[in-house]
Amino acid sequence: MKIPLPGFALAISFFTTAFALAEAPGTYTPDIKVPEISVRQPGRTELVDGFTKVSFGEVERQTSSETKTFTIKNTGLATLTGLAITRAGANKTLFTVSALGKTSLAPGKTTTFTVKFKPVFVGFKHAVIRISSNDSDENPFDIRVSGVGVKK
Ligand SMILES: [Ca+2]
Repeated sequence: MKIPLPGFALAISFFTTAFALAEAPGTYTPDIKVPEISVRQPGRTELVDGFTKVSFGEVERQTSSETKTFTIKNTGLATLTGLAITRAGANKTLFTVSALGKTSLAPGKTTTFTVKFKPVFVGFKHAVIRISSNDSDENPFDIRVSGVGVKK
């Protein structure tokens, strides 16, 4: 195609390029708003899903440990929904989990829950606290918990 005027060609080229940059799929990261779960204990760094271990230490059997508080925060840009907590593992019943304050969090909002360990027998016990939600890559979010039952 023959372009009659250099200025016109430049303008066409500019608009074509701008259009391509705005529309071409896969050439840029789209601004999709997603929820993002973040879990931490007061005064501590963020927990890593499935990796961070939380120990209740030595606890006399038939006695409740100290209560540990966990805060869930939605650090994403969409609502974090479907929050629920379950326990997994052979010793899961030794770890008591409180109800969640909220099951849905708007961006920036938080809710908390607590966990206690009460060993029946002596020995090392562990379980997984499992937080389900609509987070895209940490569902469920697993917290590895443990404690050691000792004699009174
Ligand atoms: Ca995530």
